[in-house]
Amino acid sequence: MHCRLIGIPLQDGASRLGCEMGPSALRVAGIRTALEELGHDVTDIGNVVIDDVSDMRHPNPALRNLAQIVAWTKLLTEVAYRESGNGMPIFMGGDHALSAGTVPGVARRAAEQGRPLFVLWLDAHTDFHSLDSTTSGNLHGLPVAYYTGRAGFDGYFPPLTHKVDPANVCMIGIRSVDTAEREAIRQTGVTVHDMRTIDEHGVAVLLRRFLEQVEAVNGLLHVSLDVDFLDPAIAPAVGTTVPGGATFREAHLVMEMLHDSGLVSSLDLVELNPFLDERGRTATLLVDLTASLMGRTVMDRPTRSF
Ligand code: EXY
Ligand code: MN
Ligand code: MN
Ligand code: MN
Repeated sequence: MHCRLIGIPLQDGASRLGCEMGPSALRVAGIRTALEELGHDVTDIGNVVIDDVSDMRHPNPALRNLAQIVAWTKLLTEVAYRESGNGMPIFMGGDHALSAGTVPGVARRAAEQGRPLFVLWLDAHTDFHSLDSTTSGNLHGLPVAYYTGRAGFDGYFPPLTHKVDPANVCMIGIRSVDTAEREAIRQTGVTVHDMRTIDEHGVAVLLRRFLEQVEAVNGLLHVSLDVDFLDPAIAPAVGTTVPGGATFREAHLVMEMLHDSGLVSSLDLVELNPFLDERGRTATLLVDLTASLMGRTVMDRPTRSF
């Protein structure tokens, strides 16, 4: 496979500084070599950055860096559309606000290929606030609401030409949902598997069900991996830690099954804050998880797990 590495040094959507160093940490941790060792051909296009932005006003006084995030969204929608035509894009964040651009960009590409886009959202959070409902004002808490077409973005964010059907979004790992998000997401068709559901059924059962749905309609699958999906004990380098996250093996199993499915067409690696890391262990774990997604196995397997 031809992988396209795209660095996105975006930190304006998070409350803590540091995610802008995420792409560098992933490079230092050896993401390129890990992919090449698996036989993939890799192009690192470097980092993309926005130009200066002018001010933008909104009635919600809590909003932080709205003009910057709008500019990133426009830029990344274009970059994601372009790069998804050149191979498999791996978007190296950067905070999760970047998905407000990457997902609509790859959705446009999927639509042109006549295939529905599905999104697997691996996160502690649902990221389903609108511009009006967020009280923290941190715009990394909004991307899913935007790309699924929730009301309240008009006049600020770019008009969505290719929204993702909420019924095509599956969230796994959820354990922190604000009240306003809970009400809103309940009214959509988004599938939300919280950590209790994983405890009760096991992650493989939940993921297999979703992958069968994608395969049944010849869909393309975008995976968005937020570091806080993982338990903070194994992945400390994130500003929004929530206890009780995915274990090392649960996370690798998800990636291994995704590889076996052959359905994944693009990937976000987000919320890595190297300033909070311990000797690079979180960056290294993200690289290892990416390797599992791209075909690294311990032993050859006679049959696929999905
Ligand atoms: N729901 C909280 C808020 O809106 O501030 C926390 C959002 C955290 C978002 C991180 C990226 O997943
Ligand atoms: Mn997130
Ligand atoms: Mn999160
Ligand atoms: Mn492969």
